[in-house]
Amino acid sequence: MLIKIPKNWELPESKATPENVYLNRRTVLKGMAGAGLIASIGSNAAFREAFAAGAADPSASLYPVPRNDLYKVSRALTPEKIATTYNNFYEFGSHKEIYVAAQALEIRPWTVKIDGMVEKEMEIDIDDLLAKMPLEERIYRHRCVEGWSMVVPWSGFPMKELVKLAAPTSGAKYVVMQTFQDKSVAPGQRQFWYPWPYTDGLTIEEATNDLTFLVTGLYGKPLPKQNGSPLRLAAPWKYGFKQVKSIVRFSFTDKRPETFWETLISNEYGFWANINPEVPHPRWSQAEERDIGTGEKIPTLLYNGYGEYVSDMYKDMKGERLFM
Ligand SMILES: Nc1nc2c(c(=O)[nH]1)N[C@H]1C(S)=C(S)[C@@H](COP(=O)(O)O)O[C@H]1N2
Ligand SMILES: [Mo]
Repeated sequence: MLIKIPKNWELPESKATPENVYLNRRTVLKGMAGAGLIASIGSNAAFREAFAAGAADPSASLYPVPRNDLYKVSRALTPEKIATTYNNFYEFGSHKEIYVAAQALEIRPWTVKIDGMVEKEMEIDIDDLLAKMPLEERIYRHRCVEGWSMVVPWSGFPMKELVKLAAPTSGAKYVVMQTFQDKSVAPGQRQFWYPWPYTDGLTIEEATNDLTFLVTGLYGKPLPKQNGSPLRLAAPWKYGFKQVKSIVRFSFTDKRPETFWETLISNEYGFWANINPEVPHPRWSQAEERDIGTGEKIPTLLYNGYGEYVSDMYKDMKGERLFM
């Protein structure tokens, strides 16, 4: 197959160039193999199909969970249908319409491994974990490094509860989160030039910050597969690529991890990835963002508006690339 624009993998921003959008659309259309499917993309039929699986989720009876009103956003909520059909999940393709393909992911049984610098390594079944954790709903902003954003009600639990359960040893400084790996369900993982499995990490201080949330639900229901079921991160002061989806492993370590995106393109995507409108991406400005619900362009805020919670963690870090 002739690939006219080989740098597709360098562009998590599918809107970075019109050519790239064109390439992605063409690839999607080819993969669809028939006008029937093409016509149904974004239609109610495809949407219902994508959600039939969600209805069967064994955790469905846990939702909705009580809302924690400490975490509110003045912008309007993004419509559910948009937040669940416009996604980034490279395991299922490097375009936004992965929500049908993602239904191939089997989310039960699902085991989460906790290992590395912890008192006792463990494996825990997702439903046992859900039963142990204090579930609540929080409305958070989400800002992708590509320049789009949304506001959604996540359900989940504070990550510090998981850190408590893990009991890291005193030398542990970072926690690395890893996505599932299975080429038979995730066609993107057959693309060998990506450093699979997807990983990213936080310092222990970041992981135990009040804002840091492990997400298990969305809009008062179990988390859809395309949004990273059954467990994904929401650290809303950092760009979207830090928000690891479909996590199978938390590893505690004393070494700063090399993450998926840093390994691919280290001069564009770093470890910290804190949101800052004044620090442009090497190929585009970060001053504004497009709300995927309203289509409006709005100014991006330092730390995505969460500075009061997080800026202290960075005040003595000189010489770090905190904002990419
Ligand atoms: N495993 C995995 N996690 C991932 C990604 C991915 O490609 N694979 N994309 C990230 C990016 S770039 C963004 S913006 C968010 C998108 O989350 P959403 O689809 O729920 O909006 O997921 C993040 N988590
Ligand atoms: Mo992103």
